[in-house]
Amino acid sequence: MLDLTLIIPAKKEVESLPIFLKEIENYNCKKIIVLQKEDFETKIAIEKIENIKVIEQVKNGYGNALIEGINSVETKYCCIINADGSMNPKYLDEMRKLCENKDLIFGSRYQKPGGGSDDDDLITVVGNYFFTLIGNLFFSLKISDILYTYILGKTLSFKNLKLENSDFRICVEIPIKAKLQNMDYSCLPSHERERIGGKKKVNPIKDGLLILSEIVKYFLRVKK
Ligand SMILES: Nc1nc2c(ncn2[C@@H]2O[C@H](COP(=O)(O)OP(=O)(O)OP(=O)(O)O)[C@@H](O)[C@H]2O)c(=O)[nH]1
Ligand SMILES: [Mg+2]
Repeated sequence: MLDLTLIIPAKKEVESLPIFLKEIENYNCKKIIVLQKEDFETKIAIEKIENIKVIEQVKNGYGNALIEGINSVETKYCCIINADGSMNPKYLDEMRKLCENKDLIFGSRYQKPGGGSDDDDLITVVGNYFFTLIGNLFFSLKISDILYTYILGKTLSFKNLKLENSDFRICVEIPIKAKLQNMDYSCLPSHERERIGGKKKVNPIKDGLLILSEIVKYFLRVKK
């Protein structure tokens, strides 16, 4: 997996990130951690870990962390994988192989057999189902999990998306733009684990509304 770079967005992940990095220490790929300049605690927690590259994001937000991460990748493939340990790295090998003939591979918690989540609560199950449904209805995405954002792809394909969202809206921007650009993608069932520790950064109401506005924005644009 020398041609793969993991892009690991991390915001105040002192409890999770060192444990997750330990888990993937023998994965033979590049690892870029994208964090905030002022996140000294996380930086200190990982300063002794070898074979990782840490970049400080210039602009704030989860979306900017991904955009800046993607822009610093130098390998043919890259994969967005969270710092909280919820995305199981055991799928990377298969995602990487599947991606040889594709632009992007989306990890899916809701595709059977194999998909599942130990991290969902009622709100996130309903939200994920709803957003996936309208994404499929509005854009015929044909994906089974629009919000997971455990995505491995060709770096060039990610760059061609010309991503713009600074926040969690980027989660839907990726699959919608991939579809609008006629990219070739598919899903792979993936079992989500609980986050290792620390607090979640997503606010289901605020971020849910932002994501909805993003889906509607593209829908209105396409209808014009
Ligand atoms: N660099 C960076 N990372 C971020 C930012 N916001 C969130 N993250 C990271 O993005 C990933 C996703 O955020 P989470 O809080 O796990 O969101 P979630 O998976 O919906 O919430 P849980 O289900 O509780 O894990 C985590 O690794 C966060 O640390 C940000 O502004 N900057
Ligand atoms: Mg998480």
